[in-house]
Amino acid sequence: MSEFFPDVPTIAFEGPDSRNPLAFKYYNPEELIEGRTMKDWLRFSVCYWHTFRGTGVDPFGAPTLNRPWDDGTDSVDNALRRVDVAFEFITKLGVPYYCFHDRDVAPEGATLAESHANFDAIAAKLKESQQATGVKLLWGTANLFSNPRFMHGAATSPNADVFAYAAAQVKKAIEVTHELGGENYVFWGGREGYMNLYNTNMKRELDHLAQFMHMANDYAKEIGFTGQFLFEPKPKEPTKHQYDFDAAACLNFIRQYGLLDVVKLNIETNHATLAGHTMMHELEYARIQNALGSIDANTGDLLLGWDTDQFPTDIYLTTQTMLVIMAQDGLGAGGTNFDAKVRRESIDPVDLFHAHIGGMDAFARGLKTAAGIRSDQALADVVQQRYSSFDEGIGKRIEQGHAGFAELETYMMEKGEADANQSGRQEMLENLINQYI
Ligand code: XLS
Ligand code: NI
Ligand code: NI
Repeated sequence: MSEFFPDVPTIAFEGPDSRNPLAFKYYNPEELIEGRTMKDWLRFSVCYWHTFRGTGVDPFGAPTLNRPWDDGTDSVDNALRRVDVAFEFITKLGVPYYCFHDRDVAPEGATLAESHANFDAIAAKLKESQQATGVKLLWGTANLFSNPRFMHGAATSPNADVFAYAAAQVKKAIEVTHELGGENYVFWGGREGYMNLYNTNMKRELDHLAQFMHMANDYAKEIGFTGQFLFEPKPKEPTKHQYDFDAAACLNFIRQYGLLDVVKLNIETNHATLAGHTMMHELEYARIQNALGSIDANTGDLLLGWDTDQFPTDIYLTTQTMLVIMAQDGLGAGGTNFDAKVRRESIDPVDLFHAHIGGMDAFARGLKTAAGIRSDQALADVVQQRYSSFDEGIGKRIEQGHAGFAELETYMMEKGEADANQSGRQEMLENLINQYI
């Protein structure tokens, strides 16, 4: 299996002293962290769209990336060859999972029937390749945003036929995800949002989106697909406002429409920052509501205002991410999907390896750093102490729901003034994190 990346060996763990750029310095899949292997904590996934369909095209310029295996056509043959490329890449990298949109793996046909047939043909090869390599499908999804029919949205389009088309496409994508043993199914609202409220009935659009997700859930049950449904927040781009703005907006939607038992969130770093949040904020907000399902690991450029989808290399970011994930004992059926692309100047196939190796090592370091902080209870003790006034006395009565306004007034009248505040110790804690890093 060395057809497409002949100069790249299987990537091995060589440790932090290695100077081999094609080796892991920190990601050691079988190393145990809190009794679980790194591989199981991180559950890495390679995304098909950026990695095997990215061309380097941007709004200002043509494709730049050298992909010698790609003949530039949207044929089934080309798509079949790409499957071999993908599985050679994923296997050499030692990543256990991959993810795709229907249209990443198979070309869209002239009719829906033709698109379904193309998808089936590629899915058969994906299945064989999964069986031959042991690589598994983390999640499938449908591309409901590239084709011009989706210009006004898919499930939120004002055109009922477009809603129906999207439903047909998602039905098929769930079937294929099921057939390939996919562990999750993702909804990212490509164009589910609006450009302008003058022409938008927001209530009807949101109602339709909820109906769509209920239909997806009904159908999944019908065919016995038990994978986790995931909703992926993103505030803007391509629309001015996406309905799945951030974790809070998604959870409000999910709760409002009775989808809490059905859907969790797939949190992406660059989407968090576009919403004006940190990744840690989004993760924590989802976690405390039992809705953190999976992550799209990437990073944005804080000086650019769009979804640059860069590979994550910042150890603070990965440490914060892993602190939250470890606080909920892992991602369950979810994983760490590199929804990230190499820069259009990184033109060689080998750059795909450098990018993923860097991301995997950054996450391995984040995992180890977070485990260190946890084992010393470094943050936990401080947080515990900070709220200790609620562990007894009046605080305990408040938390237990025993005290009301009248009792609290009497209490404060007698006491006269609140107890003195304690320092937040932010700088000390920032120093402490640096010590573990
Ligand atoms: C785009 C999204 C997309 C989803 C899958 O910004 O991140 O790639 O992850 O549709
Ligand atoms: Ni994503
Ligand atoms: Ni993104």
